[in-house]
Amino acid sequence: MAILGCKLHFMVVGMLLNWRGGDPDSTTSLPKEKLMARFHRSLVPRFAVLFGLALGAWFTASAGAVEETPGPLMLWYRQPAKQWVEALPIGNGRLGGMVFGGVADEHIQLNDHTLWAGGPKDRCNPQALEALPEVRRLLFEGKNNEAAALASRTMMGIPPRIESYQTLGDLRLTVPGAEKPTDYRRQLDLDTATVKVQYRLGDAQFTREFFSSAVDQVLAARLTCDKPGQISFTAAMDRPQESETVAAAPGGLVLVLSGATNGGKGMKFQAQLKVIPQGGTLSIDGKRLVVDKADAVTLLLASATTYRHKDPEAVCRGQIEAAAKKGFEALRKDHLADHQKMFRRVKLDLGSSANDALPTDERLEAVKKGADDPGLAALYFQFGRYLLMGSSRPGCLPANLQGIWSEHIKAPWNADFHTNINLQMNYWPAEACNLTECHEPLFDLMDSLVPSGSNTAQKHYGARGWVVHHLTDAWGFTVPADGVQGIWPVGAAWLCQHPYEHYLFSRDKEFLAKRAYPLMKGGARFILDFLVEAPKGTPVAGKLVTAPSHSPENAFRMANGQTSKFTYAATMDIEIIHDLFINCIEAIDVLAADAPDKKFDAEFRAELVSALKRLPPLQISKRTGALQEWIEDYDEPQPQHRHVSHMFGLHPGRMITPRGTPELAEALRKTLNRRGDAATGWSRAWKTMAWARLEDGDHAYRIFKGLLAHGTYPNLFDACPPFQIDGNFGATAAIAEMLLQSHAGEIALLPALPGVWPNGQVKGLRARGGLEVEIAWKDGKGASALLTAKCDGRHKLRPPKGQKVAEIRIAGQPVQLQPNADGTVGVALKAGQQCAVVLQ
Ligand code: FUC
Repeated sequence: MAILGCKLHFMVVGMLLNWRGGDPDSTTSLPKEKLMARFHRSLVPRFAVLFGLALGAWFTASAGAVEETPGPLMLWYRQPAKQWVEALPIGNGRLGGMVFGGVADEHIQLNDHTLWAGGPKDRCNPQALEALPEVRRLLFEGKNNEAAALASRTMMGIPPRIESYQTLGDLRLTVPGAEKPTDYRRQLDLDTATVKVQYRLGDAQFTREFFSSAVDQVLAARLTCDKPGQISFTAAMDRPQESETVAAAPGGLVLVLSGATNGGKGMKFQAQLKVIPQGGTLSIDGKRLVVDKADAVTLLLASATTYRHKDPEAVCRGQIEAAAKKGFEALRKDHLADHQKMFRRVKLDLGSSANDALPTDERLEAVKKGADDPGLAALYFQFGRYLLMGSSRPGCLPANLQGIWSEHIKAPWNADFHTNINLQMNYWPAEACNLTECHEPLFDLMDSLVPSGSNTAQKHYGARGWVVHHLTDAWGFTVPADGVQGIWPVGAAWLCQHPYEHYLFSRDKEFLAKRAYPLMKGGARFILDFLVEAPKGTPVAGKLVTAPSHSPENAFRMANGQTSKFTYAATMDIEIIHDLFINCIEAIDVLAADAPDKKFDAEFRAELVSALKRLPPLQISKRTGALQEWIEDYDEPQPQHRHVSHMFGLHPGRMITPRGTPELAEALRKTLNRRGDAATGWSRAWKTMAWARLEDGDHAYRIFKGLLAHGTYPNLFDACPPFQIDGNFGATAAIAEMLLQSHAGEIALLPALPGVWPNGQVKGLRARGGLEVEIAWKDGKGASALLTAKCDGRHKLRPPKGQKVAEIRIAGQPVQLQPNADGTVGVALKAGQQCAVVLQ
């Protein structure tokens, strides 16, 4: 007990030192006395220290005692999953599993990130280019529905649809005599990325552990019992179609599921399962493996497809053999180290409540009845980070509409990459929530879309550069799909924001030069060629407009009483293009500054500047005072439509800010109020984000609470409905945005802290400009912050509303405050320096 107490004391002090000192490397090299002296010189007021002690103990406890207490990083349940949206996800970016946790009938539904039906094909419509001028003429003359009819005949992809991402299959373990377990518990520990199932049968205590290893590329499971000879089960694998399973393979008793998509003509896939018992026996029964009376069992599962590999069988066999040789303990050790290296970068405490002790599904039920549960909000945030790590690791395909977790052969919306909000939303947390490497699969996908997107740009629009419409798949689909609403040629332009954001957060100029800028330039090149001058007689005659255009999926009513979705220059287009052009101009300036002759792409820059000046202005409706969604002030048949596309300028764009463009911000506030708070999961997440950017923390929280109550399944998956992972990622990013913002040329601390989270701290969020940020707050007010610079830079710090920056220390030394007229304080930091801020 004494030893434990002492250990806890040191851990708490360690946490505090890390908390104040930020960079653990810079503190561990100092002797303990110096560290303590540094701690006592802290500028943080005494209350914050006491508060920190309590939280330090909390963080420490959370790391130590995962099994006995629920812990702040644990999803847990008192019963097995009955439906898929109760099962718990594991994933390594590539190989996913949904663990149901049934005692007599364990079920793990499996996915491989590349398992897509369909294939590559040129789907351009040869009539599109010829029809374009006529479609435009009809649109400009207000004959929107005639234009839509013509476009639907001539401009759609051939065929105008994609095929689905698919399940890999199911692994089922049937356990004889296990019908009446007691003391059941099922949990997902986010800190170890491990699902654990525990139960008793009689006086024997059983444990199952499952994880998907990014290091060793296998899904590993371990079944143990505290009594010998108690583990017996049969293992089977199946899939709803196009596969067969055999229970023996050369070189061992392995279960092999293999098949091919597209009725056997498409991509080949394979999953292999190796069962390694300790004690007992292993045998084959038809298509199943049978374990009898083992002491413990390790299961290793690998998968591969011909999307990436010539010989899936050899890949699976190699991975399984290597993993078997390594052994479960070593697999687990490396999995933990790899996972925690990324996952532990961010810590978040939003406060606690009595509901912390409840199982996750019961906590959600309590929120439905009105409870506020700050611990659940923090858990949801960390779950979002966990999901991004599990579905988007370097080298993998990006997270699709269901991440990598999909039980279907024909998934909702094909579990595709929807580019009119959903795919982008998946990546909102990547930079701010300190998982920057998880962003990479999106850049790889973009690179892979350039050839097909250039072909479509040329054949459909006679344009240079590259285009993506409102969805894509694993096969380079870039043409319009799903009806006329799919003619939305600004998908690539929006995607181009992502590599630039990666640069803004990292200041990695090599990335900017080699990867981001070429993508952005191609995206902008297309837009420059696609824009046309609005003719005389239209409200914005002489301006450069997009035509055809949509405000994604929303309809308007014209003066003649007809409704349509098809238009020109929808507000969102203007905002996306503005964002892309400004980003390109900034990028050119950065790259020019580093060029020997200070010149870089000057002509292209001039083209962008001149086009920017000719874009139509954003307009505020005279009828409603809200931001106009279309070029004309049309009536809205569905004022509460789920898409709020014209909000792009507020987020993810930065064209509209409360201080920079107060009228537009006010108009958007009206837009959002008219739309209302309720919507699909991802829409709630976007609106939470919007209110965070409007610096209204309470409203942001209200919508997030609605998402928990009405848009979240028992396993915390977002419900569009059905399950769609974008809401998880969007809300995770929105929580970060409530605590820290960095888009408006300043680092805003606690810009939208809701009243329900009066005390807390966050560590490891990232801000644009190459900073990592910690913030502590108490009684609804910011107490202190610590900025760690990853590169040289000048920053402006904005304190929370009604507060001021009282003191700043850089590298431990007090510095003269440099207040700016706009209420911010200037600070210049060199790479590696830390800046401690006291707020008052
Ligand atoms: C857009 C949304 C739907 C759904 C789909 C995947 O079409 O309007 O709600 O999220 O994407």
